[in-house]
Amino acid sequence: MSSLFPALTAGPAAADRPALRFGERALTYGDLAAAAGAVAGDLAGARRVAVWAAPSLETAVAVTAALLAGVTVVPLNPRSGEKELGHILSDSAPGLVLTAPGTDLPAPLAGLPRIDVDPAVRAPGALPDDRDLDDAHPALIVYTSGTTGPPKGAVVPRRAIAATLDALADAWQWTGDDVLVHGLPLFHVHGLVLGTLGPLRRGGSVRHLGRFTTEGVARELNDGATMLFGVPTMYHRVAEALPGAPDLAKALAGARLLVSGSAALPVHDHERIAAATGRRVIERYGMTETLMNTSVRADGEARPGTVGVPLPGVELRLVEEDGSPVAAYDGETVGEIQVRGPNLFTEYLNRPDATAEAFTADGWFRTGDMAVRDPDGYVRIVGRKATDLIKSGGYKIGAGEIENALLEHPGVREAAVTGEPDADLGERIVAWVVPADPQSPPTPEALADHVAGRLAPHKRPRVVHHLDALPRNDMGKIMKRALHRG
Ligand code: MCA
Ligand code: AMP
Repeated sequence: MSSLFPALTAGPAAADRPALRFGERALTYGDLAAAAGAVAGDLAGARRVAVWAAPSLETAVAVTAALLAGVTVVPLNPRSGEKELGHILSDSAPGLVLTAPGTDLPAPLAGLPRIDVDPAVRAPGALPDDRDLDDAHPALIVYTSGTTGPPKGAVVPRRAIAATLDALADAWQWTGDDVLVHGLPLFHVHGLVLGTLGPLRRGGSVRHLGRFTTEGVARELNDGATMLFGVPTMYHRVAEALPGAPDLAKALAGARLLVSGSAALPVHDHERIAAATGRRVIERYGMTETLMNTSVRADGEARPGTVGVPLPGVELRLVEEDGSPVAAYDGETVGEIQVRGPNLFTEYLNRPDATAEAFTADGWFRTGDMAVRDPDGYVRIVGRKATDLIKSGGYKIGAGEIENALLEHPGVREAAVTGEPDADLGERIVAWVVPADPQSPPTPEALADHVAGRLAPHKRPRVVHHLDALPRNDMGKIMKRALHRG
């Protein structure tokens, strides 16, 4: 297969072009090739490594180096709590951890050999040649939540990264002249694959905001950036800020492409942004397991509320409960989305049961997303099969994982977790708790801190209700539908 990053391996041709900028620090393609070459030298003999995926230049250099060296990367959320981190490390068993110099790594990582990635250390000419690597070679293992149990590691092959980024280039007319701005985390597909590897594959550049702010978006788009990627919560915050921020309206109006994904962008936010800027946000639809499946095309009609059409190379169908294809693409008949193509992951690490369940006998991946399709092919997502998956701030969060964490709190006897609509986050996590001692129930803050500390801050409950008992059916199963605001 060809190189994942032709502009990096091309030598002097692109050496002076900007590649990465994080705050005040930036690297050209020449700098990045030399910095990644130095890291790759330290990776000799490694098969799989963890990367402490803070939103930093070091993370981008570490991942680039490992991918070119054929070393599989497990990106870690630097805010992961000990339980989550412990699970990911024991499941993926990385041989090393790569991080920025000076990072204070938590206890579960203490036993791992560590490589400090210093982008200022350069080894010109030492960049490995990745062209001989197999296209099925595992590039990334990205952890993603299911309805129950701890997160599963989706093994993403090189082929999927190349296929998805090239399909997006076609759909979005994305070239090396584009300058992307975003403030997404680097331990998920959106910010890492699309938002970091994407510009590098095109030979263009990315400016990372460090943390998302509407001011940062306005500044960068008014200073030469051409594209913005974000989750709906970010576009919601943009829509909220627009009435009082003429510079933000000007910035968005001048952008080449505004792309939202990871969850549905409400039509109200689409319309507020269009009214204030004259520009339409386009949506694309993907998953950790499939990378990108569909998108509104840059040259297509931006129909709010749809995720566009299948990307080149992606087969997509809607199926009934029994697995038969839906009778009609009439904009009304709902079916589960199944996809097939080079963009798919290969397996869940160490989980042959879950992998087998996820695919049909003829290789279609069951997404669990429910949709209708317009006669002209546009896909409109209408819901999700599993009510126990919550999308909050664009993060997928399994109810079971939070319930298990809550049950480990001494003040909790029983717990159930649901998602409820939230204008900012899309959905917010709600915990329904039967306290061990009804006279002194744990406070909402204590439970939020408990979950944030064990799993991750974005998994913390935002609302806690105390109950005397959870509603159960005759079989003893919790009836989540009977839980609503008390
Ligand atoms: C508050 N905080 C706490 C606690 N309470 N920390 C610990 N314990 C507590 N009890 C902290 C938070 O850590 C954070 O810290 C700050 O308070 C605010 O947190 P929060 O309100 O939760 O979030 P936010 O900062 O307002 O974040 C909104 C966000 C974020 C920026 C939109 O949700 C986000 O980055 N979402 C992106 C998700 C994403 O990339 N998903 C892609 C996966 P501090 O202020 O210090 O940070 S989906 C995917 O990849 C597929 C393929 C796809 O289709 O894209
Ligand atoms: P994740 O597993 O975290 O990668 O999240 C994947 C899920 O995000 C998908 O299965 C969808 O439910 C959801 N998703 C991603 N993009 C969109 C979108 N544009 N509209 C609606 N849902 C989306």
